[in-house]
Amino acid sequence: ENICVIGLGYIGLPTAAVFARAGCSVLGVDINSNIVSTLNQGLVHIEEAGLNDIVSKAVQSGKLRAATKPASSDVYIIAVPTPIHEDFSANVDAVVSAAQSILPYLEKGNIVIVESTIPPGTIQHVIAPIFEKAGWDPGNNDIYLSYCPERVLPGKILYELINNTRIVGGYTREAALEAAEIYKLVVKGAVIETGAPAAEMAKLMENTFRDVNIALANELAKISKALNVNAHEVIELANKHPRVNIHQPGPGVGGHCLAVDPYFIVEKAADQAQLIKLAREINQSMPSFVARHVEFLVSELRRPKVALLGLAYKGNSDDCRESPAIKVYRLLKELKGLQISVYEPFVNQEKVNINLVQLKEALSDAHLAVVLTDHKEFKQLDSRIFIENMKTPVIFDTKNCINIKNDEVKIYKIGDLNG
Ligand code: SAJ
Repeated sequence: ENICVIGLGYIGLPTAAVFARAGCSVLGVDINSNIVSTLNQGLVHIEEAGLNDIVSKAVQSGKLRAATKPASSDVYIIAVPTPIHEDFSANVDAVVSAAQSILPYLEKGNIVIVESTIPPGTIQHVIAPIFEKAGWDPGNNDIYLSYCPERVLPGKILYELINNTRIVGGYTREAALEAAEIYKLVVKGAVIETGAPAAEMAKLMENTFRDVNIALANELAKISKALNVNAHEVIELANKHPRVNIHQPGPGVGGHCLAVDPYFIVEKAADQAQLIKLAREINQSMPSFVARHVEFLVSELRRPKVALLGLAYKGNSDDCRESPAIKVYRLLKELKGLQISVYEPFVNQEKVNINLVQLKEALSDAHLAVVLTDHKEFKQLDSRIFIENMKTPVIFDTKNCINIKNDEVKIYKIGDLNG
C-alpha cells in the first residue's frame, strides 16, 4: 500500500512511522522544509516516547521518506492542525489546503482520510465540496472519503495508536469499509465503522467530557477553599463510590485538544452548549486563580523570589501549546517587585522565549517554588534540594505531584490553601 500522510506533527509523524513499520510505503508531507529534512535524516523534531527509534528504523528501511509536496498514492491521510481564531471559531484552513494539495494526484479508487479534529459537519459542508468542485463524486465512491479522528494521548501515542479503538466515519458506507481496511493494517484495537457526522461529534465529545470533568474538579478546588475543606481529600473519598470519578484540579487545562475542541461544538450550537462553554471559562480562569495565590503567599515579603517548576502543558512533554503554566508565568511577570526564575527540563528556551535555568539556580534563595507541570522528575525530588537551596522551603504544588514528607518543607496544594 502507498500512503501519503500530510502533516508531520504529533499525530502525522507517528502515524506515518507506524504504517511504514507495517510494511507500507509512506511519504510524509509537511510544508515546513526543516521538518522534512530532519525526517529524511531519520531524526524527529518532537518529543514523544519511543518515536525516535521507530522513525529512524522506518527511514533506514526505505519505507518512510518526507517531502514538501504530496505524490501519487493509494491512500491520503490528512493530519494537519486546526487552530482556533481569536473569536474561538475553528480555523480549518490547513485541512482545506491539505485536501486541495492532493487534487493533482488523485485517481479513481483512492482513499482520502481526514484525521484532524474538525467542527461538526466539516466533512459534508467543507471537505467533500473541495473534491466535488474538482470533478470527483465522493458520494458515489469514485474516491473514498472518511473522517477517522485521532484519539491518542500525547506521551503514549505509539501505544494508543495501535491499541485504542479506532472510529472510522465514512462519507459513504463503502468509504468507511475501505478506510477500516487501511487501519486494520496497524490497529490491534477494534475498528468501528460509522458515518462521518457521528465520528466528528464523538471525537469532540471525548475531549469535552474530559474538559467538563476537569472544570468540575477545578470548581471543587475553589469551593473547598471558600468552605475550608481539603479538595484532594474530598476527591479521594468521593471516588470510592463505584460510579464517581472526579478528575484532578490544577492550574488549568492546556494542550491543543481539550483547551480547543469544546469550542468547535460551541461554535456550531452556541445556544445549546451551555455547560461546555462554562467549563471552558472555569478552566481558563485557573491560571489567574493560581497567580493570585502565589501573590498572596509572597505578599508579606519585601523582595520575593518565586521559582516556577515546569512550563509544558503536561508531564514529561515539551509541548507548551495553550499551557496554563505559561499563562501563570505571564501573569506573575506583571507583578512589580517579584523576581521569577524558571526551571523546565523538556523545553527549549528559544521556543518559548522565556529564560530557563537549572533547578538549583531556580531554587536558589527563592521564597516559594510553584510546581506547574507534573514531570516525573518533580515527583522524585527530595526535600533536601528545597531545604538546601531555597531561602524558605515553601512549595505551592498545583499538580499535587510532589512526594515529600518532611515537616521542614511547607507544601500548599490547589484546593487546600488556608489563605
Ligand atoms: N488535566 C487536569 N486534570 C486532570 C487531567 C488532566 O488538569 O484530571 C489537564 C492536564 O494537566 C493538561 C490537560 O488537562 O493540561 C489535558 O491533558 P490530558 O492528558 O487530559 O489530555 P491531552 O490533551 O494530552 O490529550 C487528549 C486526550 N483525550 C482524552 O483523554 C479524552 C487524547 O486521547 C486525545 O487524542 C487528545 O486529547 C487529542 O488529540 O484530541
